[in-house]
Amino acid sequence: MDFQSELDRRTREAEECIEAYLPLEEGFARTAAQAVNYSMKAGGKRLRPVLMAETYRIFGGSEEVIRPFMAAMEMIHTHSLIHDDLPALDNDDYRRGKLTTHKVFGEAMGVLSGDVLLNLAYETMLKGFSLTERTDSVVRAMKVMAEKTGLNGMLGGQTVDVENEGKPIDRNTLDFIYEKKTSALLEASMMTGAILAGADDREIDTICRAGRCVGLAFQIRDDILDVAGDEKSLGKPLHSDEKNHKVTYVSLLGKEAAEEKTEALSREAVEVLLGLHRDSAFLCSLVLSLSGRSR
Ligand code: GRG
Repeated sequence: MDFQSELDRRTREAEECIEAYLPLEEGFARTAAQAVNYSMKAGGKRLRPVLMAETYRIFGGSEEVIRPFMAAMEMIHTHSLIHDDLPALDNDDYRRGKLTTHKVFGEAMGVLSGDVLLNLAYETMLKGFSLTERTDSVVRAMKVMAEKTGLNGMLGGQTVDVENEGKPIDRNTLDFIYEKKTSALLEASMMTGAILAGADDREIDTICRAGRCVGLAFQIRDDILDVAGDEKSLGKPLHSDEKNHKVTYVSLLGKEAAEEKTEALSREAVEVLLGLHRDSAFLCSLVLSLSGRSR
């Protein structure tokens, strides 16, 4: 099977898994469940659960325990997108080719459905305890998911990002923001796969390093697509960074240097992964494909 068909197959598997953990739209609070399902089913790439499942596989994982973690990661990611689009943050009208959650359900429901998703992620991960005998690895994976999402991870990065809007930041500050707001969730996705499969500390460390490079490359590609992508494939308007007065790799180094940096980081991630001496062929192809992605 060629790479794209294989990726499509794994994306469909991730979709099915996510769907299984979504809330029922019933009862007095059903509007929040409807807003959650609207955003979760709006059609993201499902990159994080696909990376998680594949890292789990290369370390020999074969239990159902990975499934709630895949869904939980997509919930955390989607929560961050709903909140990032709110008027208090980026104030965006479109995401994943559809109106943003607050545009459809109102601002209060945008806040609440994001909160519901973040909480639901932990409710979902807890289901992992009944799906494996290695419960210590469930605890360890949940710890990584919590830390990489919080103040020392995604939310910390987003804080520094928001505080520096309109300010001339240097490369170190930008790297800090990208490592936290974007790489942290990619690191957590891959580390969780490795932890649940029983990888040792050295291997988990290696996966974290690979995830960091993948995340940085992914965010720099995001900067490039924001100035030179296609609105239809992206599913959102271009020039969001300019609108929000954000310094990016493109504004700091120029588009060509940003492209070179993305490719170099992707190659570095592949070298790190090859050092594991596992069957990482699909994972390496996926990482390399991201530096030329159009959505
Ligand atoms: C809690 C108020 C509050 C806000 C949180 C943390 C946060 C806001 C936002 C996260 C920051 C963020 C949006 C980082 C960008 C990461 C990124 C490039 C996301 C897009 O990921 P894709 O391309 O999206 O994988 P799809 O739609 O394909 O899932």
